[in-house]
Amino acid sequence: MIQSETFIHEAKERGFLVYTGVPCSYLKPFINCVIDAPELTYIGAANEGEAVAIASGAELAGCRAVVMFQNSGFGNAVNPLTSLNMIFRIPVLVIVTWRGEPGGAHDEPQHQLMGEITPQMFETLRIPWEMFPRKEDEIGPVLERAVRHMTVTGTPYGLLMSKDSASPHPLSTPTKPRPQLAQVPERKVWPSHRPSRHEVLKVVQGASRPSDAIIGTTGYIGRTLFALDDRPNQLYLVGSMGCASSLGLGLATVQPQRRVIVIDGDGAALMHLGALATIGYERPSNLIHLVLDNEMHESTGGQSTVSHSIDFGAIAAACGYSRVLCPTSLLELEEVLRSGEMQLTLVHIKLRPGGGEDLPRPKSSPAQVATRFRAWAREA
Ligand SMILES: Cc1ncc(C[n+]2csc(CCOP(=O)(O)OP(=O)(O)O)c2C)c(N)n1
Repeated sequence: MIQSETFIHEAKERGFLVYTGVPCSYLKPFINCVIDAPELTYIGAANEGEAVAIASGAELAGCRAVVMFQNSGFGNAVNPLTSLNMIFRIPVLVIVTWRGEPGGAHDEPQHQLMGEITPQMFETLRIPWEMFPRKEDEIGPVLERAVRHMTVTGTPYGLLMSKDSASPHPLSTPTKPRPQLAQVPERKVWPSHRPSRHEVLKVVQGASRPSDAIIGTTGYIGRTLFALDDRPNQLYLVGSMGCASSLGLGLATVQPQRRVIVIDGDGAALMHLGALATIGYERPSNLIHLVLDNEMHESTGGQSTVSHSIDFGAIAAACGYSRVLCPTSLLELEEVLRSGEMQLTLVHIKLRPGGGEDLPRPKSSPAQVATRFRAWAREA
């Protein structure tokens, strides 16, 4: 059994300052110690995939990050691990607890199958792994191997944590109080016709500052950004649907002086609605979250989403976003982006579909796009 403080200290020496994840009873002492450590940032995620994306945003911004979760949540993390970290080459340290460990302590039936296949999960994902250290003198060498792999390959490294790996640590940090909720604007209709994705993104590119980071979700949104003007401050997510805002949260947390503009589709935002709750709780004042809502999955053929029957603004306000805006003209959107006001904002824009058919795809590979973005984010 190790002291969590020792691991955290050794990891901090190697640049790991951001931790995110979903708790597990095996992780309890470790996670509590992280939460109580004033020199570290801990972001509790609603979902394991979201945690992977938050850690990835932190890494792009220049800070090594750790993701922690129970192996039951491995499935939730597979999408960003495969379509974000592995192809964009974003290395994060993944600590997974081993519930249902064969030959280990008796465990509940729901952990049996996942317990048996957890090592294969890492292997199938091509993420090298080893056991989480159980002795203090193993911590340094384990972290050295992890850092070496992450640095050389640009991909994640796994640590599998057995029961009772870390000594107990009672939690003393309280949760943040419930914030004053934002006003939900009245839902107005665009006076003439709704704008196109192309028109809105042109305004975003024109009114944003060169120092703003722009994260575009998968599908036509990222491709339109690229087609309009390919810029180093833009990250086009070609996978990890629904993870753009979580990645933006990680980035905004590590670089609080930089404005981060996330551009989501309604389908993508709906896929990870829990992300809004995490963002609303964390309340980064430098994050602007645009939801371009055409009421459909246009990139895959125009199938309806359920966005016409929900209110994104009301959801964001209830989650704790400081400001919710529903502009009804491109000028209004431009003013929002040109103003220097810093508060966590959701901008909900109803779009008219169209204009996706002949969109080019980014010419560079995802790894090249990420390398360029990382270099820009760490220098600009
Ligand atoms: C996890 C996952 N499921 C499904 C897809 C396929 N897919 C790619 S883009 C897309 C639609 C995205 O819809 P939305 O976010 O509303 O954006 P739009 O296409 O309307 O611009 C879908 C379903 C995917 N890439 N990843």
